[in-house]
Amino acid sequence: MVNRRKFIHASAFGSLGILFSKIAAGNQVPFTIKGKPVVISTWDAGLEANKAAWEILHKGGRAVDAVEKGVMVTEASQNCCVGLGANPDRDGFVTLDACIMDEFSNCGGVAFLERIKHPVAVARRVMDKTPHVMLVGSGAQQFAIAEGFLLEEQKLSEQAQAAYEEWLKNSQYKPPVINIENLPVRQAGKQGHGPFAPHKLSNGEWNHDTIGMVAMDTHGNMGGSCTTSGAGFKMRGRIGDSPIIGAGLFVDNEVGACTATGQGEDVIRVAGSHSVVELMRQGLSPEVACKKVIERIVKIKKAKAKDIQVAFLALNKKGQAGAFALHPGFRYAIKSGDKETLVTSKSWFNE
Ligand code: SD4
Repeated sequence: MVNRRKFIHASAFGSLGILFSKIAAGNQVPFTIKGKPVVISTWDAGLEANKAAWEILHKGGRAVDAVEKGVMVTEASQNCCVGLGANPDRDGFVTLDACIMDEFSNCGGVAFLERIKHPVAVARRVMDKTPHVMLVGSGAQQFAIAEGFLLEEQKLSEQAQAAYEEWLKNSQYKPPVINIENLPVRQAGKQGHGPFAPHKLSNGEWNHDTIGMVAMDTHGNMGGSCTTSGAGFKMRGRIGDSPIIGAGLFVDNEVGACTATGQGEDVIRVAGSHSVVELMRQGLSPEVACKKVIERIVKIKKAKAKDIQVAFLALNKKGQAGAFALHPGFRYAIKSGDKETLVTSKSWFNE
């Protein structure tokens, strides 16, 4: 996580060696992305996660190994939206969703998983060691324990505890609304209390959201991962897009990879990440492909699109990265060569 003042914004993306636009503290400084290996991931926490992925990528390791290790950094941190310290469901239980996919279209996912620190690592075992793609709930937990994962005690982060207590004051038991008020709230430097409410930490940094990560290794092979606690104060048993291959994540080694963040119900509705990859297959750039799927969501949701946030982040086989969000506020982290930066996505609405 980084202090907002240190954020580096960019809006133009390109192929290996193409010019990026970097705006730091009001200055626009051009720089070049060096190409593969490259790793990109959602939100501010992606900066730290990318470093762990890079440890594998720069030594010539596989993208799938890099994206697993990368997002484990976020899972291990105490935060609002990923890992065991995250926002609980309405009944006070943290339930985790994650998935992973490699260059051979092998994939694995876990959903509604409780008391396991690294759901993405369990998803990897589902991929590597079972004939299945997805395990959920107690079955996923049973499998994790059989694989040697420890059954941890749930320990909400300070922020998650505060957010849950705030939510309990009204505890409205209705379908989750992912309120984009959170984004202006964050921009205005205030605490939020919605399902994805960001919280300012004591050191002045902002807490973060779901992490989705996609990478291309030195061999040009791709991999992706996604992990989350889902919507805060969700109904018990609710599963979002993040553990679902084709929704929260999709990798096609011939074309590229995409991951999603935001209101999972609306990502699932358009088979979001798969749709982005299919549009890249037709020749669209990552940013345009992401925008087209956002446009599809806008058409479906009509006026309600104002009330939700969804963002897609994609990488194509040429090493071009791009993103597009419904609302302003989505950022992603990119690392390639000696460059490491946080990028602000373009958005459909520009309020
Ligand atoms: C979900 N897509 O469970 C996830 C949440 C998310 O940033 O991405 N938060 O719907």
